Amino acid sequence: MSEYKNAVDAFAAWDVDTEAALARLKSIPISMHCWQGDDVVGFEKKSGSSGGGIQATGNHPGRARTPDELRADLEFSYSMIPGNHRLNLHAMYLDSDETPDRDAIEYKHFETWVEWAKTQNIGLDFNPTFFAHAKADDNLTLSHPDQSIRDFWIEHGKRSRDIAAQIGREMGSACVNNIWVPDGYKDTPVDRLAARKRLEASLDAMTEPSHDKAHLLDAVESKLFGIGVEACTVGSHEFYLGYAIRKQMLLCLDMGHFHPTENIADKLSAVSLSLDRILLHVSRPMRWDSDHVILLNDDILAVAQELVSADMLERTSIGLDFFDATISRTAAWVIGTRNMQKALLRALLQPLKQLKKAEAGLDFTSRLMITEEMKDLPYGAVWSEFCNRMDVPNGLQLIRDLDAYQASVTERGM
Ligand code: RNT
Ligand code: ZN
Repeated sequence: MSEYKNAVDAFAAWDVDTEAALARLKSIPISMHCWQGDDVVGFEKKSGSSGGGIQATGNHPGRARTPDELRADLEFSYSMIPGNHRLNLHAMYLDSDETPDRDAIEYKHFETWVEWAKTQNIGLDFNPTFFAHAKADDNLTLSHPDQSIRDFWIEHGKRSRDIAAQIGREMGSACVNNIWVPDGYKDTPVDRLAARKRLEASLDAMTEPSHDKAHLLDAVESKLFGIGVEACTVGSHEFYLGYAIRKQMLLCLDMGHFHPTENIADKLSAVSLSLDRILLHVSRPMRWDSDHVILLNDDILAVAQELVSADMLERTSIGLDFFDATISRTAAWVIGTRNMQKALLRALLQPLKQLKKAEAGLDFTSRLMITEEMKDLPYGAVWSEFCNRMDVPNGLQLIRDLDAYQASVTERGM
């Protein structure tokens, strides 16, 4: 407690209210992605890899093989993360004895997730799955030249929206349904426009049925390139930025979906002028869209800082998107989600008024002095206090708990 008291004083000297920051942090839900728990395999009772230019690498023991195992891992992980959060489900994670193809999924196949989420007091988000399927093997789905393939995926997308809307209604909290398709070309296409027109028409057909925004929020996710689609991604940033603005959808910005030196932090305020809501896929690309577990690094801090500075927290859904199969999958979830929260906490603990004043007055020296001196403040003590109040472990105890849980799942087969 005394460490925290000292921290309160240290921040107060900069005119920063730690209690206000903690209260705000507590209210920010992070949508944790289900696919970190099983290396993006899903429960469709078929073998195969994720495909679509994404890949989980590694074979650390303990991969969740069933919905029950995944839920157990999630329950443990949420118990290590302060606050109430959300789960981001992919359509391939249905929980049913039935084996519907993607164009035949229904709400009932996901009902156990809803019942479970209610007992856990967590929210739910959803995604159609346009990869890891025979009809997506050539990395073309909604933009496929073959109408019957497009129709199959349009039906999948429609059903996913219906399911997401019903989830949102059941949960009493709008379900974000994020549309990402892998569509693209390995080598330089000659008719990019035709492919983009097909994608546009398919999206139009898929999202034509209207749903109450209180239950369903449609999002579209752009990408620069993926493995096997190096030359052209049909759903590029420009494509979806325009589409989301025209259709008043959420734009999903994934941190791994841009040129390696680009940070989405700079894009947030820019797109905020034309969009009501934004979805983030917080990730850590390493040389490519490698989806490493997020660190508390400059990239994440910059994103959090922009969300706070541009007052975008209320209209941003924060989702995570990483999958590392070389380490404990539960530890990956916990570390990554806590890092997102730590970044938000640091952003909330900035002396924003002073910084903005210095900048508006072209006093860039003061701006730099403040940001750099602030780096010495006791953020760790404020975070520890938050963990204590929210009754989750921290530091060495966290490591012991993560290790113990991992040891308990090590015996699971691959
Ligand atoms: C792929 C996208 C997409 C997926 C998930 C599994 O590059 O980032 O969001 O990672 O839908
Ligand atoms: Zn993503």
